[in-house]
Amino acid sequence: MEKRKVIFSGMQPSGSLTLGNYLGALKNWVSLQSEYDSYYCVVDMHAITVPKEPKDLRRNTLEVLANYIAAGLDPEQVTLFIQSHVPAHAELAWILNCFSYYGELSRMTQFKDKSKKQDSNAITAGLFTYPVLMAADILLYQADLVPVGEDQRQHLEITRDIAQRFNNRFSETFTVPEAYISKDVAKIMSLQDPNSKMSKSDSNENAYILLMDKPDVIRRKFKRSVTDSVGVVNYTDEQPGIKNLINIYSKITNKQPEEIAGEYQGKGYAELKEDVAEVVIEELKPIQEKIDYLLKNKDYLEKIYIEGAQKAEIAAQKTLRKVKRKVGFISR
Ligand code: ATP
Ligand code: LTN
Repeated sequence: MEKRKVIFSGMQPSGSLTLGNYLGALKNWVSLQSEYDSYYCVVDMHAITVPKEPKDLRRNTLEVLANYIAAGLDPEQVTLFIQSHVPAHAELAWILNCFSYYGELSRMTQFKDKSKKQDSNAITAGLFTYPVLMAADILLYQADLVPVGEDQRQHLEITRDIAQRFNNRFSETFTVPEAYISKDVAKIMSLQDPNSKMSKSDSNENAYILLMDKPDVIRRKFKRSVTDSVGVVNYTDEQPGIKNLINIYSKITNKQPEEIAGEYQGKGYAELKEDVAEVVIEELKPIQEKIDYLLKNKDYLEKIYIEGAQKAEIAAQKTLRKVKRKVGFISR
């Protein structure tokens, strides 16, 4: 039998997951799960690259895992695990740090954006080398494809560069992965600033919809979403707030954005906001019921992440042993 292609991806437990994470990535993962050998990780080690309260990290890590399963990832089909449970990630990251350059890391836009938000004395080395840990995550599993949102393209490029550099310096060691960025996946924007992406670590909670938000919260957040003063519903870059609402509507209903804009001719923004809120509420209803159930059944979640780490560990160790041998470490 031909070997199935390998997929690896992850999300940070930097908060609970947003509608952006779901529509931009998670929904895609679910549709790919039966065709590939898939590893989906909760990247808690990435989440501590910026300040994080331990109790929040613990809670968010379990929530993200529950969100994965509730959105449709099937633990029988895919390997679900927590990054810090597989120490090979940290070990490979160190080795790869020694094959990554200060110059290339300095060019990462996510680093530039995130470090702007920190006090300049509080920018950690971890935030700087974040992409190297991400490269380690991916390369450990010899992943062929990495499904992510557009914002991660640059991190995938550096992962490929590091893999090729290592392969050239030694010999074929890593599969050079491809980013899998689905064309129809719109970037979901902040409801408060439609020019920046919806992010779970936004300090303004009106900026995002969480998968776990209750219906009245969802209605309120859409109602308050920032639009413009044009007053006519058009699907255009000139009206980014309206465009974002239409994108959300379109991703959920599979209707074309232009068709949706057409349906709202002669109607006000309030009506569009209310309708978008309702389709989001409907879409999230079964997911929320499952999340509630899972978070009340921590033993089940524990079983999933323990078994997941055991499976991941085997694949990861295979690569790590090879890497250690190639760089010249003596095995014990
Ligand atoms: P943070 O804002 O805390 O850095 P995040 O919300 O961007 O985090 P990540 O864990 O970094 O979430 O990303 C998980 C996945 O979700 C990535 O593949 C990313 O591209 C995708 N993603 C995140 N936000 C959006 C969004 N607003 N629209 C589409 N895809 C998104
Ligand atoms: N940086 C990623 C999260 C992440 C990731 C990965 C994604 C960490 N390691 C490995 C894909 C593969 C993000 O989405 N912000």
